[in-house]
Amino acid sequence: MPPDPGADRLVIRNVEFIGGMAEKHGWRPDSSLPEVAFAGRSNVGKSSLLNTLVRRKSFARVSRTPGRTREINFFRVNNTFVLVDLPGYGYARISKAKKAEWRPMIESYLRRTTQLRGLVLLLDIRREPSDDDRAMLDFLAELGVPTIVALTKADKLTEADARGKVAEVSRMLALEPDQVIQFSAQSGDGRVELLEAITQLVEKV
Ligand SMILES: Nc1nc2c(ncn2[C@@H]2O[C@H](COP(=O)(O)OP(=O)(O)O)[C@@H](O)[C@H]2O)c(=O)[nH]1
Ligand SMILES: [Mg+2]
Repeated sequence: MPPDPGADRLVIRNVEFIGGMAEKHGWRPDSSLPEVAFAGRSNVGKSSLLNTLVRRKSFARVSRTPGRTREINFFRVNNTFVLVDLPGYGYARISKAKKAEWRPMIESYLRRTTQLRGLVLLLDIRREPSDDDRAMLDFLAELGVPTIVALTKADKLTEADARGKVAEVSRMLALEPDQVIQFSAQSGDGRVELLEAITQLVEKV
């Protein structure tokens, strides 16, 4: 088969860690590149999704460095856009005070950024969106941030049930069906669709 001339723009050639924002008014990169952020509750499969998307050992290493897991981490991709890895929220096993830390951090990032083109919100395909998920969606709507939902761990459902979930979630959250993408880090299902959606956000002027 001849190579698809449009597919090259979906190839991740280069990923560079630029730094982390550790507190709500803390450092953030001084960059004019468009940004695409990723958010979701802890354990939703964000690290797995990002590692599947990016396929870089260096990326995985940074994201699991102790101390970086509660930061907002910034990665320059292909010199084209900045991937913003927001801290997982709603972690039940840490204290209430620590638990609430993510909110002002994430809100501060979302209010300060001038480059954000869109956010990918991860939801577990088998679970109802939590109050934190809904609060995040409301906040994104208030700020007018284009939102894509990735339904993670899609391999846990049959193909028919997964498709049903995509329809249900897009109805429930009033999103267009193409804004809801089923994803599996285990099978790689949804990787190309998600890259396509991200590329469209980045390329949109
Ligand atoms: N079956 C399945 N399990 C997954 C998938 N993605 C993540 N997991 C599992 O879910 C748990 C949390 O994943 P992780 O990526 O660390 O979540 P994070 O806390 O959001 O970064 C781990 O046990 C993963 O192996 C997936 O696509 N399919
Ligand atoms: Mg993680």
